[in-house]
Amino acid sequence: MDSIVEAVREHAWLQPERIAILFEGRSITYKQLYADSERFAYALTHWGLHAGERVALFLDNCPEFIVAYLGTHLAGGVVVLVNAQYRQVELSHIMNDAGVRLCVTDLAGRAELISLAVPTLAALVLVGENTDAALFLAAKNEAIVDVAYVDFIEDGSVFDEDSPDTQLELPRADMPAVLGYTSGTTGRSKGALLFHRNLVANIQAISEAWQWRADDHLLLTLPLFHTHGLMVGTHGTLFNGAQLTLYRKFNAASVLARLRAASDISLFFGVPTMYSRLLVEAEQQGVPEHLPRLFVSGSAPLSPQTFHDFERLFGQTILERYGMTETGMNLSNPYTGERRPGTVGMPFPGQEARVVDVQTRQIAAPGEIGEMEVRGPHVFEGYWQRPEATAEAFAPEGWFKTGDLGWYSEDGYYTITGRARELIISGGYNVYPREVEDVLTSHPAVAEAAVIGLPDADLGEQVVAIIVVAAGQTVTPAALIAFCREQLASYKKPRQIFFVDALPRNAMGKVQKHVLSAQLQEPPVRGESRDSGKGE
Ligand code: MLC
Ligand code: AMP
Repeated sequence: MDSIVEAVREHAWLQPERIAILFEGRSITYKQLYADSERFAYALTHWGLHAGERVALFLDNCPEFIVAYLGTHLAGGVVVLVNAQYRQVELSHIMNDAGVRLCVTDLAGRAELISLAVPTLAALVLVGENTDAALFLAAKNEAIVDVAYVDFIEDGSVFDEDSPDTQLELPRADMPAVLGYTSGTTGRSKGALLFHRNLVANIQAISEAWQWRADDHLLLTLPLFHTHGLMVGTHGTLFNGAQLTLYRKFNAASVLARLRAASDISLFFGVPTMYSRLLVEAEQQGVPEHLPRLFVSGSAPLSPQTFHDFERLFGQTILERYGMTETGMNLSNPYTGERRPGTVGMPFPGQEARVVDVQTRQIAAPGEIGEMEVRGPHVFEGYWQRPEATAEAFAPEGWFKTGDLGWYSEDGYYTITGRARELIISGGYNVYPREVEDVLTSHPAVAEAAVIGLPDADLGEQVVAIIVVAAGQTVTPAALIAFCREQLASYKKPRQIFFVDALPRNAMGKVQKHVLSAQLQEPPVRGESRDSGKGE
């Protein structure tokens, strides 16, 4: 099997009437899913998409996302994943950096894209409001502004009929498949380029480790535009010919209600914030009688407290695993065997991990904290058009430097203790301080800004900004928060703003964020300035 879409084609042959996706009352069989993907691929090729060209998916969860994803692969294209919450700053960077030729989006997305200057972008494909009959509304245009809407399934005048003269070929394992933007230490994220073989190798390893079977049924409430929802949840389902109930978004009460309604869900994957919210909800509503066979947590650290509370209330141990965009999944607690709270387990089958000293790069002994490195067929090819960043990210012999700090025990369990790079993880979403600082300092009233993460009971970490106001200016926290929200995804906005006369700096002039973090977590500082700094 060379690609996920090849697996879908095989399931469409072997079990055509098997339901692949359930979404808001619609059910899509494997046969239909493949047929729709094929149709979309024909449309793309007919329109003029060439192998290796980039197609962005800027869309919330819906089956069309999956059809467009598979169809792009079948047409030989590379999918660019775009968080549906991204706004001008992020969109402009990703679309231009990836040289996106076509973007699949909805009306809200179109409104966001229309004012952007992206010379390569030649067409938008709009996912229709009423998707019962027509899967897509296609809009082709030269300059994006005057868009003519055409229902491509029913009318077909822009994205023409099946074009039987075009031969579709399944993607080869060594073809580029996905660009996932991540790790913007310089304020601008980089595209991690994954080949089909990386995706297949990872999902094979995951399937083996978690005993994913065709009769499994996953309840997926994670967004499809990130690794967790797409490359674990969706790939695993489609690779194994299993079932997916897809939600537009997570809501703890709806998840519990769904589990209570029927006993058919066998898998649930979430970020730690989802588990803590499920706990709160279940304390009030009670725990459903039938539970999935496996609950998996990842994307951010699951606290041992949540692990134990969940075990007490639900009678199940959450399986914690560790991954990232560049690699997919790296480490996992065992399916059978001890799931150890606070740890992320051991490497998946066919993969390797090690810890090296941050300074000397020597391999660390058990118990010593260092940088986590991983190696295996799942590791990405490199950063899109950034050979230097790619070279920096790899140690000799193919070891990928994760930028995460951790240690391993004598019996082989790995624990993540922190990050070597500046990164805030809020509710499973990554926030790079530099990106928020750049927006804040572009405000005329801001002279200097430092953005840090502080502990948060719900989100794990919350984004906080410390501001030096420019001479002669005044500004309120609410105004600065609104300013960030206009330009960046809303989850990146600071939840609190503190005003200071000067930022603490070391002898080299570098802002000492650990000092700020310590000060803000000290009880005396907390009281007044925190409350006054809230902008909502
Ligand atoms: C939403 N908001 C957040 C937020 N999510 N703020 C901070 N951090 C977050 N994670 C804000 C919104 O901007 C909005 O603000 C307000 O909260 C309500 O939005 P919402 O959409 O209703 O939020 P909610 O449903 O509560 O979302 C919480 C959540 C969501 C936990 C369900 O964040 C989520 O789905 N997280 C999962 C992210 C994920 O998939 N990560 C995997 C990355 S892959 P306002 O002001 O606009 O109202 C990866 C690799 C790996 O890391 O190992 O998996
Ligand atoms: P991303 O760059 O969005 O793919 O996010 C990947 C990062 O999420 C990793 O580098 C880790 O810092 C973090 N991460 C993922 N899973 C875990 C976990 N189980 N525990 C702690 N951190 C995690």
